[in-house]
Amino acid sequence: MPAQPKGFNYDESKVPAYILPDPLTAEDGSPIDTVEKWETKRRPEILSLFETHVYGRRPAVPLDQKSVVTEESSDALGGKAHRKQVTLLFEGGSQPYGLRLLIYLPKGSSTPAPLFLGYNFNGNHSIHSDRNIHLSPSWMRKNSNGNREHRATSASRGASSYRWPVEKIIAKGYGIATAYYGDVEPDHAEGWKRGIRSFYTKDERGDPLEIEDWSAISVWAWGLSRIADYLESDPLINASQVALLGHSRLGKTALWAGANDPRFSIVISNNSGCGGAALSRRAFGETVKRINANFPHWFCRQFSTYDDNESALPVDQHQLIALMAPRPTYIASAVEDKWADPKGEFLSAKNASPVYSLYGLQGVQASVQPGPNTPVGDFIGYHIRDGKHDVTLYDWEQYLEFADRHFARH
Ligand code: GTR
Repeated sequence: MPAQPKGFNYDESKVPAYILPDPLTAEDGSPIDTVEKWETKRRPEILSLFETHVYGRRPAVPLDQKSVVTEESSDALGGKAHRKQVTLLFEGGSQPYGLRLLIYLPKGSSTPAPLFLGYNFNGNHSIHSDRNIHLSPSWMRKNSNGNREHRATSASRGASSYRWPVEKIIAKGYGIATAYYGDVEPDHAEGWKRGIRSFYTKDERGDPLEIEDWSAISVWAWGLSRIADYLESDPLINASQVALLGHSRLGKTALWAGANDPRFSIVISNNSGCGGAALSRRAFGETVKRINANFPHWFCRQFSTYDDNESALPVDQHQLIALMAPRPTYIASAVEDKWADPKGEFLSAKNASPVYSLYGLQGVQASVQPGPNTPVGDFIGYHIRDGKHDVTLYDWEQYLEFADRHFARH
């Protein structure tokens, strides 16, 4: 797909006039001026609006979740890391279902490691050339990067390693955990038939849950919470310092996971765009209509009623970011990633900031979008870097710095 598909608006002067829904005015019109009112009234309202209109609901927690360590070595990456491969088995459905987790932890630390967690696009073996990583047996979306007939081959080992500076992360004292999002549900319109969505017919409240009541993004986000369950059980990991990161569609997923699960103590959205950090009402680059047409499985059925009708949405994406408060969150854009609407991503971060102010914290103070490679913000970080839609070393350097600051590791 070209970076800027034709037939969409990339002209700032053609952005429609819009009014954003106010995170600090309740649905009944009353002002939200205390943390207590935010947490007990407005936050649950906004979360429920996103659930109903955008991402859909979530299923009951599985009846039984087991973790099986399938491989472990305390002499990984030339002796610098401890590697663990763990399969999470969910037994609440008609048959056990496995999600494979790869973890590297810094060696020689006397305390449990803080950790970055992120889904990968091409299987765990794609993030590093370490040949001990199990080759994913799962269905792969693309037949590129060493995948053939939608399966990984050994040629795909390390294919995405430039996006995962594992050694640098370890050297800074962080662990890294990753899983292939397609283990939870294959990323195509019929993927639910082979994924977790086919197993669970009830939501968290025990009410019936149809396939269209939730969505691929919602089930991927749910999978991240199940990984958080595991991280809490592993004594080598500091589960109170987990920074969740996602790129693009997985950035949308990370934000929705962070909104639902406070155990993600930092949430990072890298180039997440439409349905992620970008304001839907701007209809700049990718639009609600286009994303629903191209990816009908990503959002719940109700979201498509806002095709060409964004102003009728009862929420916009700044309110999703506000759901992270008071946890630190980071929104990143790229100059050439116009499809994802970098300015709309910045404005979301900016317009989420009043909720952080309720807590006495600063979100993004800058009133205009900063220039390239100039990070801004305190509890909401933001940067736009040079280059295209991707995860680069520059992005990681900012996330490591942000985590150091908020986890008080300076
Ligand atoms: C694009 C989609 C974007 C973004 C991206 C990705 O095709 O239009 O919303 O999610 O895919 O995830 O790589």
